[in-house]
Amino acid sequence: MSIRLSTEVTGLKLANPTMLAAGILGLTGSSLRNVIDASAGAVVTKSVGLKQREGYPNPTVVQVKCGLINAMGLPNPGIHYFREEIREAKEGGIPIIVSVYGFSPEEFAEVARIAAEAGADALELNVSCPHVEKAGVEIGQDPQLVAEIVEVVKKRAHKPVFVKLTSHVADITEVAKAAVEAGADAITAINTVKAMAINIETTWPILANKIGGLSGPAIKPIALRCVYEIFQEVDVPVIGCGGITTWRDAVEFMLAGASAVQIGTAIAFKGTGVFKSITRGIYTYLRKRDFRSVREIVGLSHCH
Ligand code: RRO
Repeated sequence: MSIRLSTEVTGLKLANPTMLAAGILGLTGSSLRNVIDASAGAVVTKSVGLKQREGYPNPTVVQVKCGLINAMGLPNPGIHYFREEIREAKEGGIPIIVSVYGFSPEEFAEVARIAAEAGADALELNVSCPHVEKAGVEIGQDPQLVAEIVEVVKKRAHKPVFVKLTSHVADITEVAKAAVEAGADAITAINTVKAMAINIETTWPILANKIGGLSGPAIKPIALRCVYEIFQEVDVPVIGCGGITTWRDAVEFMLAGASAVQIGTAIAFKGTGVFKSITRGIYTYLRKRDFRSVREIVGLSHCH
């Protein structure tokens, strides 16, 4: 019996259900090509805006017990320059999803339009960065503003639109529903979770920005709960993101309702080989339980 690892998400054809998460190895065409060569099913770029941004001063990343806390501050070269990186990544032959941020709906729409023209196969709207004022969680905590952004992006860019949500809300399904009603084609859950670390010798916060976003195994149960809740409320694919490190984590997210999973922090700890090891593990899991495709297990935990 043959087992299908390939899947389709919002019309994008993925050879397997793993994706590179935004924020890691996504700033250049050549680093994206490395991830593509490591067998990711799709890649999401670093978030890109209208203008170049330097980001915060160092230190921008600190390792804690179960993950990393980052406060990069949206460093990126701006979409005009980034077009060349998109073109280079496209040569890898798999779907390229460009992560877009903005300080207004108009900015989101303009960046999305240029990214689509440069060859982006889909757009992921980052409305959830935990520590950049007016371009992150403040947007993602306002369902109406999220809907407004999705609407203008859909009008301008004509590509599938993923919306990446924050867990920093009372009810994540309210934001997911607003995004989908406005035309979102998929929901990515979740971005990093607000956190900090303090050096007890110097008595100072470690990150230059003081507050950052926690990623890695520490946030996996939070992300899993968000995927589970969103899956029950919307009819579009949900993409799981947050602490996925092993094939077991990936399967857990699929059972919760994820059509695909994004991998970020695990690359920092284990290297790009995680794409293959996770994909292999999913395959063995399906085979041992007589499933024929990835799709058969998406949302299966809701049947109980
Ligand atoms: O660049 C960052 O500091 C950053 C972003 Br845009 C984001 O969405 N999430 C995160 O943890 N860091």
